[in-house]
Amino acid sequence: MNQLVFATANKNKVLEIQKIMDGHYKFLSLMDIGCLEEIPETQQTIKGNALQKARYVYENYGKNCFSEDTGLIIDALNGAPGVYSARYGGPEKDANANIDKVLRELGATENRNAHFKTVIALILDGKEYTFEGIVNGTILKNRRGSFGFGYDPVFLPLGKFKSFAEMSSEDKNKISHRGIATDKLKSFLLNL
Ligand code: ITT
Repeated sequence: MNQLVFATANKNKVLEIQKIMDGHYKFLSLMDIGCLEEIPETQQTIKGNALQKARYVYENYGKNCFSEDTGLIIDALNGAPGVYSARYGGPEKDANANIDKVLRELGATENRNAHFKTVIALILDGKEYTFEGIVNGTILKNRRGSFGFGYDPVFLPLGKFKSFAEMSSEDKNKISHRGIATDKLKSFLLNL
């Protein structure tokens, strides 16, 4: 089976992507290749950060790899938290603190439109490819559900009645930013 390094420190992302890819590839984690340091994420865009993480692994470990970067973009907050989604509520990257800050900043604001955006950056033998996925929705006034991770309890996808945290991972993956971007990656890899 083909092997690819998934350049992420986030175990939830690995689990979600394994399910979507359906056993077609064997993914190696950063730990599997001995990459224990924190990979820099200092770019101003989601695509820039995804490319930066994949290039870091390719250049330092010489392995074919992909990374992904995701941001939650909230219209009434001028696009925040955006590229700062992981650390929005503080440096400890705590999901509860992140959600608390979003709810605090939005207050009673009526316009709660938002979208998640994922960019996957793939490097195969030095060639770079990117795949994007977006899901539109709104930010709820209170948390709902206990599945998923990150901002899932306050994200209601457009046209749905359940928050991401009220959906099974299968149902979330069918419509999510990461599901869409990963389907594009999957089609690309299977057509090589
Ligand atoms: P990496 O090692 O891949 O960088 P990370 O957890 O730092 O992992 P990101 O920078 O891409 O990941 O994540 C930005 C934030 O968005 C982070 O707080 C996540 O919890 C959150 N997030 C990412 N995907 C999400 C999803 O599907 N649902 C809810 N929140 C999500």
